[in-house]
Amino acid sequence: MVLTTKEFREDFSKTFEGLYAFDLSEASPIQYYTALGNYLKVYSADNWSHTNQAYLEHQVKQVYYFSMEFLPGRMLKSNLLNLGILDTVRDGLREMGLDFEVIARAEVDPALGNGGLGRLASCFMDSIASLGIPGNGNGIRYRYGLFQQKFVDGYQVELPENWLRDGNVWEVRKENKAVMVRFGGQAILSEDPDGRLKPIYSQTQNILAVPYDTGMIGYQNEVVNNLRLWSAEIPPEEEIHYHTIADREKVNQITEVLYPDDSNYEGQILRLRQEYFFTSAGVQSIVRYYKQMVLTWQHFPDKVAIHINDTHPALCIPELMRILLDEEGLSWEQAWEITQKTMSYTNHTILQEAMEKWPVRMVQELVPRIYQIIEEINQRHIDKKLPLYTPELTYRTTIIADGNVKMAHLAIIGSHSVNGVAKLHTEILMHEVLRDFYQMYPAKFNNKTNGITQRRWLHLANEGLTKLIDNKIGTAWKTNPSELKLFKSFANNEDTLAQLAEIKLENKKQFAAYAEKEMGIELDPTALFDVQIKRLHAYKRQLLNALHILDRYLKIKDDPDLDIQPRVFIFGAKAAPSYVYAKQIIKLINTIADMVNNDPAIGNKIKVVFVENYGVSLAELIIPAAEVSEQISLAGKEASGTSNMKLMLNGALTVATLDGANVEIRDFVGEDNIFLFGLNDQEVYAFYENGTYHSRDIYDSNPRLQRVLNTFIDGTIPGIETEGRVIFDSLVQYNDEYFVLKDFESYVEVQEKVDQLYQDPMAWNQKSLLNIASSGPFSADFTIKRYAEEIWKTDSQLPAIQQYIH
Ligand code: CR1
Repeated sequence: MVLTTKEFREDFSKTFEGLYAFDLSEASPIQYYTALGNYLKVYSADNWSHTNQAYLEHQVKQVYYFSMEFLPGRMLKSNLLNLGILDTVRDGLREMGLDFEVIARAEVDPALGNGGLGRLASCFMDSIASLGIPGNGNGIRYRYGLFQQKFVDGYQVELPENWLRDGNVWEVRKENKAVMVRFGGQAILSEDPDGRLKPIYSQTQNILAVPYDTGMIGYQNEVVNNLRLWSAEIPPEEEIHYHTIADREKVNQITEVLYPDDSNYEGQILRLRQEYFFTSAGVQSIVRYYKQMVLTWQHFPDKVAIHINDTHPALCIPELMRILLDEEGLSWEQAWEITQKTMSYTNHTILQEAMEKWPVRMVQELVPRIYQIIEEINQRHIDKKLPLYTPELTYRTTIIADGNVKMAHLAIIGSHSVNGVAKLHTEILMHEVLRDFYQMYPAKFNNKTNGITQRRWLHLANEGLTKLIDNKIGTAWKTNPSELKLFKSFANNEDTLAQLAEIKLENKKQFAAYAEKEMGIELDPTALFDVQIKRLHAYKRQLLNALHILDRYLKIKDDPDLDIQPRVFIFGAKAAPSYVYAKQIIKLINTIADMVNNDPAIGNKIKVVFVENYGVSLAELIIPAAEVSEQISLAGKEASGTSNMKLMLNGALTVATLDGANVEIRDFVGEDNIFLFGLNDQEVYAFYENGTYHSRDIYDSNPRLQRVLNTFIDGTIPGIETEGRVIFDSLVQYNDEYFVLKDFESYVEVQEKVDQLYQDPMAWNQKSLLNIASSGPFSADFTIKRYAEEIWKTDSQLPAIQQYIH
């Protein structure tokens, strides 16, 4: 059944008329887009219901990926690609005189996540469906996504992101699948007729959780999985109890906003409410589904895997316990065995401030029954471990300590698997951060290095490169990314290298056009494009990048005739609204940009572009244009990183510390094809232990660096009196927490090597090609295969699903 452009045009026109009842030629891009989305929903509906049917009929094991965040990006193009009709639809629209790109850009990019963690969840959804693994996403349908970032006078300003303004074509509201989530009140345990303790609830607040489902379409394999996002509503029968708008608002608030911090603990009861809301709703709906299968409870872990993406959904553990104990009448031992076998947990950060802790009082008040269960889990853990370990060790691992509930401890104790997201990160978890737990449960710990979907990040984002690769090695890499390595055999082929350069130049021109149109900055597309795109955080060290820019700036000011490789420094980053220091760094970089970009003595030798409102869509524009990938976090701090993988896949060369997945990038591409610098994690730990780092000494003894740092406070950079002073002091006075000064020298050195290599285009392009060809192992398809085989024990169901297709 191949769709022809003629069929498409007819069906699309019908859909359009059905929706709008006016002439198609008068519509706006958003109307075309909406009609296309509706058309696709119908087009893929059979696959969606067949997939469901196959899973239910065969009673297959399914995984539920619980995540507080998803960052799917625009879905029109990726759905078309995965349905195998991208070219047909594009051609069909062209025949109708419509511009596909304009229509595609009318879609809002749903920002239901902060950064890497949320984007990873969406890459995983794509791979799970593309591999035919029965998998479901479970999260929150935030009314407002991550704030929209604007720069006003160089400062970050946050505007609400009303992403649902024009509706959302992809979702299906399923009020028939709604469940009730109970908050507050009291839970008094009393004996039931069988002598079991059961809670009697009083004065609880009951909130209706209504699911909105979105099809997750697999790559040309007829699979459509489900992403279920929950929305909070007042139960109709309780409307009468809500007397004021303020009362009603409190309910809506639960799913109103995404917390705009990804690595900072935010002590807000509302966040805990959100966490319980979506975990309870999700677990309840899983149990309801399971009960259709008429199996005993012991089989639950054979049919259900629940994955806890960072600690935010860790309440899945006591919630499943609650249901099994209170509602299904299982014994504690039975319920605990089932729960542990069902749950698995991924840790995404070692930053202490990001480790979630909730005051006991808060948990008690908000979810009293859940607190009782957590207490018992904790007590049983202590009772079991005390005879085996020293009291010190045992008490370091408790869930409840110092008046707080530690979510990571709950997640570890309640799961059968705990994984980090890159080799180094997992090592650090086992031997540093979670070493007590590693002693207790060595078998739980495992590594799953992150991955990215090559479909969005190469196939869709970089069509030029995709064509080149197709021409050289065929198309099998799209479903078997390890084939990308075949591209290596073209590393000495001058023709291929020239084509590669041509494609890169074209992508750079596209970004340059954006910078000119949106920001009024004129870029020379033949300059070297150097990219750092990620959340703004001190440990990621955007500051180090800024110091390097200033160092160059001063050099050119000293000698305006200096023969230096022109560079464009591209930044994209949002800072958490409450993270003052990060926002000061944004102001600093924006001010440097203004100064440098408008200095005639600098000309094209340096340009600095800090894009506003960085997100998935901008990443799709920037990454294909990148030549240098800045992965310069302090070693030991970045759990994995994923922009590093996307940039490599698109032929950028990495400037890196040995941190997160950079270590594995080095292993795959080889030391000769990456620019390493700086301290390694062991050296950083040694400094911590010995207390021998004194940034002031470096400042005093390095005149070059001193001069750069002084620009923050001596008026060289205009208009940053406050920010300049704060940042200067943090680096010089307060001992530079992230060793920026320590790594400066080796960073600028390696950047000189970058310049040198760039003078030899063939050598550069060769390394670029080798990076592309070595990036296959970072496909999320591989990552997901490992999760499915080693943690979830879920099998691909492609044959069962495809038997429905005639
Ligand atoms: C990490 O900082 C990692 C992503 C996805 C982030 C980043 O290094 O690539 O997770 N962690 O695993 C995070 O957001 C709350 O923690």
